Amino acid sequence: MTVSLALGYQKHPFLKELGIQEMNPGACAGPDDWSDIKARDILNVITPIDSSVIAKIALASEQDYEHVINTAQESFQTWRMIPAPKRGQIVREIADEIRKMKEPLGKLVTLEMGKIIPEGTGEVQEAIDIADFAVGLSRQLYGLTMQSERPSHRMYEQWHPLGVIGIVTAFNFPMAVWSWNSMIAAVCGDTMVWKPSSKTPLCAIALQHTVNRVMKANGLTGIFSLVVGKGSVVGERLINDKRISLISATGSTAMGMRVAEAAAKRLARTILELGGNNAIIVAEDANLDLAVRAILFAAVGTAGQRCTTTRRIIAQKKIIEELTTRLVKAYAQVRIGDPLDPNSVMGPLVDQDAVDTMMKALEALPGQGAKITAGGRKIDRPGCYVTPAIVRVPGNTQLVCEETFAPILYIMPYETIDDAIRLHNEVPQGLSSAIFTESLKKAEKFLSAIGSDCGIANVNIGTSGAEIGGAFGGEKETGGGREAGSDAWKQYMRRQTTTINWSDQLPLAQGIKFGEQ
Ligand code: UN1
Repeated sequence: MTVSLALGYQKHPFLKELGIQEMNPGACAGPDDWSDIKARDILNVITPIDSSVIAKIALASEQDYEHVINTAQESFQTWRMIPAPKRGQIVREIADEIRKMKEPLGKLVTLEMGKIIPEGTGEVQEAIDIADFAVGLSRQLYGLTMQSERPSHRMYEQWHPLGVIGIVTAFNFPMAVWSWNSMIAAVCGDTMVWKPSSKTPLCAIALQHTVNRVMKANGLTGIFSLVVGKGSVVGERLINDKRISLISATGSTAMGMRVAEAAAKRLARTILELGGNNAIIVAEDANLDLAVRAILFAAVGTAGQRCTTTRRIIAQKKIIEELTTRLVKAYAQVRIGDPLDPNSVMGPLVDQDAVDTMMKALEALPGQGAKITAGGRKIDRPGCYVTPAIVRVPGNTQLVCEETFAPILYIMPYETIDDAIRLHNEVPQGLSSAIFTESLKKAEKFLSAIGSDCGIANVNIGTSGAEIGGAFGGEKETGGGREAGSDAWKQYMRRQTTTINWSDQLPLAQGIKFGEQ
């Protein structure tokens, strides 16, 4: 199964460097095992930069899927018995290989989904960072020991590999989120099957090639697999497949609910990283210079297409006018254009559908007491370009409560910090949050049990751009999952509680005497 590479090949020579050749597989199970092309559905890969077709991908069939899962299962039998620090060495080599390819990989992210180059390479850096983190982790993966109530007994817990893991990723972080999951799961001893977004298959193919070089050099196959295919063919199979122990899925809340339902039916594990509706509270005592810069990056960065994008500003009445004026001014200076051009600060949205969704949301606003204060227009040029919008709203109207995956920033007023926290928590999602204040009391209240209800809560930092060292994810309709750092690794392993009796007696727990005089 292959892609026949179209127009982009001559125009973007780095594609060749990444192994995206004229004939490329759409699914694979190992280094020399890319499926061959024969009568398969074809997917056009379109760059949002100018809406041209840059490649054609032959999509995976049901048979390809079966082949990949079987190989992943077989490979698990050997991979799980390789000592974790040795698995870590291989992940270290993968990190080195990605490091070498950082620039072309970053450019490919830009080409395929439209984020600017510094963000594209930043994303590759995030993939490298988590791999480095996983290498250290491979010498840890600690369990606890407990005090047994029985004499001469030892009790402890140990962590074992889980099995084959399904990783479903979204277009907006087409490399980093795969890396969060697969680098950690790899040191944990699992094997991985990746279903990337159909909007970013080239990013997945390029990363798979990068990993394959390392695996081939180590004589390994089937640890990391890729299946590029339709949701109806591959996605549905993956979430319903009894052979998959854990599904880690990133995307919309609607998609996550489908995954959760299918996984629950077979009692499989899930890690869900779904919609956000992230807000920043700006208090009257905030450092506004800092706040404006942070809001600009968090709301306009990645053209408003991060899960962590700031979608709401909850500003104290005394400073809301000044803050809005400064933001409108800052927005006017955002250079929108070809994301491959180093002068651009904002690239296009991912596709025409995303542009239409944004326009529809803005058209629906009047009548909800909203006023578009800046931007919110399509730009008349090839590609999917818009101007980011600022919208004044009275509170959390129905539209504000929905996540529109586009650069629309709602600004609403508040009176007291308790009002602000109530407004903050009123939406169904709970991913990331922030407060800008110089007041210790306000900051601490925001971080307390009666404060932000999100998985991430920041002070004097925007909502996006989290480091990999922390656990990443959120509550409520965000799905409850945690990925990346801290102890997120535990979800990729199974815990075993073990008790060893090294005495000649058989004392029972809870002091039970059974059949004794
Ligand atoms: C996502 O949008 O799905 O915190 C991930 C951030 C990035 C990851 C975002 N480190 O914005």
